[in-house]
Parts: sequence; structure tokens; C-alpha cells
Amino acid sequence: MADSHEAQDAQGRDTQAQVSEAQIAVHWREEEYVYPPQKFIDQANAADPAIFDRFHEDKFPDCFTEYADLLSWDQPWHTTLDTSNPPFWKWFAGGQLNASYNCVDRHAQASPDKTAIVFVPELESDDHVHISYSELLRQVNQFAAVLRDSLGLKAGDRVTLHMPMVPELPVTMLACARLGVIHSQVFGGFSGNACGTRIADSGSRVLITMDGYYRGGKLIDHKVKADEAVEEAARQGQEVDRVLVWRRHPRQYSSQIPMADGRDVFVDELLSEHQGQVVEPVSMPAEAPLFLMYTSGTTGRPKGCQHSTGGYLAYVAGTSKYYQDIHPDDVYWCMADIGWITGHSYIVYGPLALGTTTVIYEGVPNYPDAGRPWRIAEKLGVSIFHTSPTAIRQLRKLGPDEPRKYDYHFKHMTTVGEPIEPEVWRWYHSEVGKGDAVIVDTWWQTETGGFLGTGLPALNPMKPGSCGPAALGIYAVIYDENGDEVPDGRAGNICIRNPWPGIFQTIWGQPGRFVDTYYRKYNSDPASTDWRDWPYFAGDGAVRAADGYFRILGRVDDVINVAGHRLGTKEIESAALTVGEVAEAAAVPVIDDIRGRAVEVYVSLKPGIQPSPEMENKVTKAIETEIGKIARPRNVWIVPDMPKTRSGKIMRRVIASISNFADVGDVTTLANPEIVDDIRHHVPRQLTELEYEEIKKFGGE
Ligand code: 6R9
Repeated sequence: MADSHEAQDAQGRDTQAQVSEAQIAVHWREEEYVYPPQKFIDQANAADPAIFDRFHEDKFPDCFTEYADLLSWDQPWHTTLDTSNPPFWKWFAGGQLNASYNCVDRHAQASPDKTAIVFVPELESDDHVHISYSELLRQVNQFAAVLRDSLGLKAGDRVTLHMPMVPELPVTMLACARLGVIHSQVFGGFSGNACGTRIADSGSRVLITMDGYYRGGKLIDHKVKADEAVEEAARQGQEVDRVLVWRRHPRQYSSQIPMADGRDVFVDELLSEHQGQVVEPVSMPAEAPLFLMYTSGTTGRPKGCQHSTGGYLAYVAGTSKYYQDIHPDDVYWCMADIGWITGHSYIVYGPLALGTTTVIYEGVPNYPDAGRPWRIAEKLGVSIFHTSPTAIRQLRKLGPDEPRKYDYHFKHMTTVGEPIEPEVWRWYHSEVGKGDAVIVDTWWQTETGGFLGTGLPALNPMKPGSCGPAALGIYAVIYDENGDEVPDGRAGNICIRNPWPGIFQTIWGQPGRFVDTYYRKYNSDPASTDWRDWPYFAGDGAVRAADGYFRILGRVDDVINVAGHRLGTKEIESAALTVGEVAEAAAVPVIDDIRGRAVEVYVSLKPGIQPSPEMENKVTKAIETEIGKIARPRNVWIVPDMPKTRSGKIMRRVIASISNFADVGDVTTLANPEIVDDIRHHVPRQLTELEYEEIKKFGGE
């Protein structure tokens, strides 16, 4: 944990050999409150403080029926929360519903012409595409017919999606949901190999992809990754029978890679066989899995977080209503990628469950320039804007005055994925929000389905740098390593004492790992069926202030959050080790002025191999191939040896200190202390001004 001096954690691991993000976190000073404008309060969905009473702990778990009541159920539940098999909680047990019906049909009936999705292609010369709820219903039905009748898919089957930011992605997800088929969308930027590993883990026989998409002004060949993915899955024992390929441009093929005979098929050809077909939504138990979302683990293969249909959909609908303040007439734009949990919950499922208009932008925020997001906002009349600190930092750096040039008006802005520096927060507020929009900082995780730490915009004043108090019905606490609550102002491990409807159900195929990773640490009685005995361990370091607001310091495990994307140090190290000449590899987090954190990789080479820039490139390339470009290290340092404990463990803490120009601390326990100076020699000082300031703040040189 963040300020622990213990040498071992609860599992007896040698924590001194590791370094976590929380340990290199920058501690900002407590900021003053910023209050929402009256005109925001006057229209807010949650403006009456009575809401806090409705979600008070003595009303748990029934308080969450308020969220479930936002949905249309085929059959009501008989038990709000079934705790008989902890920590495998069952929310709304006995209830039945269909997610696609809730996100599409009921709105198509009530307001068929209302725009459900606005697609903004990356090329500015291309027209925006407005898809109404009735049109969305038609497309979802037709594609569901393809999945059911041409592919024979049925409830409970898994299908892997590796799709870019196009409306065909939600259409695919919702068509799966209509049948009870479990979708597993892999972020489009991940490599073919990373996709293949996830296909194998989920046991998918079908991969759905697109031939190409636009990014940075170029049409990227995406189908190439499908072939790599299928090959990798086969290597891991999973055969893929069918690859469905959507076309980015009608009647064209945007890839150089030939379609494999008998395996690959264009979606439009299948759709033409199912014109106008209607597929009844399959009524699913609330507990049926809706989707898998893979995230990085500390060790071993990635974790397929399994989310439920009823609890998940209720939680994202409720939080979209109260925290995103979505009203029927809002135009809502979340600039995240649907390939991450943020996109699933707060581009697709939450906003569509509420029947709003959600914007999908294909490309990067700064294409062709840093004014693009504000032009989109102006043109579409976006009222709610949602993005990450990394995107804000980037837009601020590239176009600090751009927002002023455009006539848009946000009432509400969200930030998600990483801590936001107060200085960056203030630019977001005054420039992007024109001093008039509220900012809702939202702390949560792939595992948690929806927001955990965040403020109700009309009721909780904002505090730059803090995510805010715990969300409604979330009882958060900060424990030390022994499970004792730490006093306010001290860092520790943030935990949630209770279950909530959005919590994931298990790690796909690894229930033991699910219990071990998230519950073992603070569970005192494995036999207890009382939820109070099962606090959820989030894996983040945090500090609570006296007013109950939390500041998140970062991961306490071996996960590095680069630009809001979670990367496991072990995954990066194994990728580096696929290079034959590499003997050992260590990945560490470093402070980065745009991405929050970046990765540096240290490698030592096998005897007789000479260090060279080619070698460094080879390591970088291997990481891109195994994981994807997002994992590309900022630097690869070739060093003569790694600092090691006497038991032979690499001391990442020492390496991270060198990378962050901080004091390396006590190195007397090293088997080879002399190597420290040697390594320092290999790491030249190239700091930006902001990094230098940050480093000074956390006690570096
Ligand atoms: C939603 C999402 C989860 C990790 C999480 C934490 C960090 C997310 C944050 C934040 C500070 C915020 N994180 N939101 N840190 N302030 N508002 O990002 O899910 O990709 O699983 O990442 O991201 O460290 O544990 P995921």
C-alpha cells in the first residue's frame, strides 16, 4: 500500500521488491470547493438531498430497486440481493429482462424518430450519420437474425468482437444481447495476438471484426489482426470457425488481407439474406452474463470480467441518470473507446437504456487539429461531454485557446480513468466548460461496472483533484494492510464494504482467482454469508479527507495505468522476453506529463549479446506485437544486470526510483548494490518542465 513500510503484504509477498503506482503518486494539497451554477441545479435529476437518505446504509440493499425500476422487466425479481454464496452475489434474483429490449425497442416504440446514435467519422469531409431508435432496432434485429440463423448462436455462447469506434459495434453488442449471447469486445488498438489470447480464454468460435477504420487521417488495415488473432487462438487450443467482417465503406474492401475461404464472410452479404427479419428479444435471467471485458491482471492471463444483465444494466442506467445527469433531450458525447468499460457503460448501455442520443466519434481527438472536439460539440449541440485526463492534457497542450473559438455549451463534463491534476482540472473547467459546466470526476474500474467514487453534481460541490465522495449506496472505507481503518488524511487501500448491482460476477473460468484477488485480503470468515464480512479490495491506494472526499493515488498492485489504460507489468515483461536475446526484463511506471503514467522497460541481455539501438527497437516491437501500440514503452534501457534481492527477485522499486529520478532508498538488502550506480548511468536526464516539477513534489531530486 501507499505509505507502508512493511516488507511483506498479507500474502507474504516481498513488497519491497515491487513498486506500485500509488508509491510514486504525487500528493496534491487539498483544494477549495467549486460550486455548480444555479441553472444546473435547477434542472438536475438529483437536486433534492433526500436522495442521500434513500440510499443510506439502513436502506441497503433495497435502495437499489430505484435503479432497477428504470428498466422494463419481463418478470419482477423476488430477492433484491441473494448473498447465499458469497462473494458471488446475485442481484434482482428471479427477475427476467432483455438488455437490447431495454436499450432499443422500448424507445423505438415511444419515440421512433429520435436519434439514438450520431456517428462522427474521423474525416471531417464525411457527413455525420444519424441513426434513429427505429433504425437501430431494424439493424439490431437483422444482425441478431444473422447471428442466430446463419451462425447458430444461442444464449450463453461467447463471441469475440475486435471492432473500431463505429456504430456497427453497438449494433453487434445489442444483437448479441438480444439473443443472450455473451459479447467480449477487445479494444481495437490491441494487437492480433492480444485478441487471440482473449478469444482462447473466452472459448469463442466466432470473431466479429471490420476491414478497416480511420485513425489520424489514415485508413488502417484492421482485418490483418483478425488473421493473427485466429492463428494465436488456435495455438492456444481454440478454433475459430467464422470471422465476420463488417465493411467500413460499402461495396469496398479496405484491407490487403484476403478473405479466408469458408471462414471469413462479409456481414453485408449475410444481412442481405435476413432483410427486415425480426428477432424476439430472449428473456434472460437478471443473473445471466451480458458481456466479458478483459482487463490486465497482476500475473498470468488477462482477466475476463463477467458482467450480469440485470444488476449491471440497472447500475449503469441509475448512475447515468444521477451522475451524468442525462435527460431525454440531451446530446451526450463520451469520447472514450467502446472497447473499454467506460464505453460499454457510458456510451452504449447507460445512455441507451435512458433513451438519450449518444455520439460515437471514430478517430483521435486531435485530428486534424486540437479544435476538432469543439467543432463536433458545436455542430451537434453536445450538452454533456465525457473524457479522460490524458485527452484533456493533450488538448490543452496542443490547443489551449481552441475551445474559445467555438460556440458550444456544455452543462456537464465528466472525467474518468486516472487522477486529474488540479491545474489541468482548472483548464477543463474554465476553458472547455467556459466556467459554466459542472465537472464530475468518476473513479471506478472494469470490475465495478459503474461509478464508485464521484459526486452528485447538484448536491456535492466539486473539489479539483478529488474524485469526490462514495457514490449512492456505495460504502467505501480505507484499510491498512491489517484491515484496520486508517484515519482521514492517511493513505491506505480503498475498499467497498458492500456489494452493489454493477459489480462483476466472476473472472470468466477462474472463480478461485476472483475470490483471491478481490475478497481474500479482507475477508475474516470465508463461511460467512453476511455481506459485511466481504469487503471488495479495489487495488487502489487512496486518501480520504475529513469531508469524506477521496483522492485516488493509483494502483497498489503491478498494474500501470497509461493514459487511463491498464497494463500489467508482467504482460509487458513477458512480451519483452519473447525477444530471444533478452535475459531479463522489468517494467516500471514513470510520471508522464500527458499520459499520467508511462512505462519504462529495463532489459539485460544474454551473455555475448551487445547492446544496440536495434536491440531496443526489437523489444519495443515485441511489446507492440504482443499487446498493442498503447503499451509501447517510453524508453527501453539495456542494462548490464538488474538490481536483485538475495533471493533473486528483481527490485523494481529501485529501478522505478531511478526512472523517476527519486531517491533509491535503502539498497543494502540488494545482492548486487553496485549495480545501482551503473544503471543510473544508463538513464539520461530528459525531463519536461512539468515532470521536473512533479518529481520535485514527490521528493525526488
Ligand atoms: C473506469 C476505468 C481502473 C483504474 C482504477 C484507478 C484508475 C479510474 C479514476 C482513476 C483516479 C479516477 N482510475 N478512474 N484514478 N481518478 N477518476 O478507468 O476502468 O480501465 O479498469 O481502470 O483506473 O487506478 O483502479 P479501468
